[in-house]
Amino acid sequence: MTQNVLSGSRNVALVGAYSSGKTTLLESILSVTGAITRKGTVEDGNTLGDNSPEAHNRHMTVELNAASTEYGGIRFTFVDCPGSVELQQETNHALVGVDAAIVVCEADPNKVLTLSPLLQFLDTWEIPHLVWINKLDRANGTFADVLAALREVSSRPVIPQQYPIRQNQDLVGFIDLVTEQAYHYHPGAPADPVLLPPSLQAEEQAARTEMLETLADYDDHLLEELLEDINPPEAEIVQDLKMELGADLIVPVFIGVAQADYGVRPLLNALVKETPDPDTTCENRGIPASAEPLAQVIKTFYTPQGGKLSLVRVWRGELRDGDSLNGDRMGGLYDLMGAQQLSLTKAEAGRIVAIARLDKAQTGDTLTTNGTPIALPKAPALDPVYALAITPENVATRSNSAVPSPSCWKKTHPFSGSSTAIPTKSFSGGRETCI
Ligand SMILES: Nc1nc2c(ncn2[C@@H]2O[C@H](COP(=O)(O)OP(=O)(O)OP(=O)(O)O)[C@@H](O)[C@H]2O)c(=O)[nH]1
Ligand SMILES: [Mg+2]
Repeated sequence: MTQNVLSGSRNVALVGAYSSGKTTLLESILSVTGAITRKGTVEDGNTLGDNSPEAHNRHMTVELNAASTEYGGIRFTFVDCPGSVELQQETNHALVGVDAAIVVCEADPNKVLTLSPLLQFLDTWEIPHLVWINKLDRANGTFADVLAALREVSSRPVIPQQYPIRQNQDLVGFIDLVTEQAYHYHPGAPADPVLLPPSLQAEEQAARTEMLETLADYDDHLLEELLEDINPPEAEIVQDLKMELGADLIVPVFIGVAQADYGVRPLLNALVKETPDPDTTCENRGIPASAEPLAQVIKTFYTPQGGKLSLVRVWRGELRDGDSLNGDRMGGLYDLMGAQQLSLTKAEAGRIVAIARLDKAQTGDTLTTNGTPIALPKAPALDPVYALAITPENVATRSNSAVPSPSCWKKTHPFSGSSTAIPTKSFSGGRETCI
């Protein structure tokens, strides 16, 4: 990791459908930015995220992964969320604590529909989000097909910020629609600037016009320029992208191949220039500025060695190791790099950090140091996707009291750490319970 002086921080969630490439993208980001020296793969089970035996066995993310790195003078904390629909609650809790989200989407229009509940959640909470179309090395459909499918499921305008360059069906580069500069990808190295292919000029112009006209819907000055055929300066376009993404008015689209690190640096450049900083996120959420520390639990881990670990977003103020939060003295303050816990003495506003042994804290809870209760909004509990009918084993247990109570399941259910309680519904006069 570089030792540059940092000018800010961002917390970014990686979300999207199951197996779209989120954990691979995190690994690529950490590798490209120098936070890890050896890049692993999901197949080999040696990525920084997905390090539990269960994740290895299933080749999928079963609990979120958090890791930090530096790029462009910004400290980034990425929160790689599980894509499986059964784990959506975990993703929603995490999204509450970030400044922006990257929606990772496979280059397959048939799979885009599954993004609908996620996009609805992002828009309800007005969480700035962009789309990264991944796996363009084996696309099933054209870029235009995927864009059209995204427009079907997004309530916000979806606008391309890049355009793919293909040679014999292979993705070889992209055109940056802001600067109109074309690039060719190179394995293990930044993309090279190249001349814009003449065969793509008409498509590039159409995509850029689409981007500018959507931006102009929220900027009268830009609209006037477009009406007078004035080519807007780069700085003005970037400023509009930042303002409109930050207010969740638009969804910019980027492309790449996470496995080969293609498109990862341009994506990071856009995060640096266009995503809102932690202070802006606080303002957007209506959290009044104050030096009084305020944090919120976005995930609860139960680690084999260390026990309970609460991942928290520090909304304001500064947390110090040993502080008491909601009456519990913290048993350690850490930065997470996957399973690795790096000790911290303090964590300032805008950070996402892990805190050990906050016995009472549950996911979604708001934490303060002075004990004054404040309740920030938390992700509502989703309806269960799994129904379990419990029947008594014998006559002796055939009474309502034989049905395990929610508190019993709370102790035994493998995913209970993320919920404040297991929601239950009774059927058939209380003999069947849906958990
Ligand atoms: N061809 C190709 N395969 C990819 C790419 N990115 C990821 N994959 C593969 O897609 C599969 C799923 O990748 P993951 O990174 O685990 O996807 P995920 O979105 O994190 O999955 P969940 O967290 O379980 O939802 C793995 O086999 C990856 O190697 C890519 O750019 N191109
Ligand atoms: Mg994953």
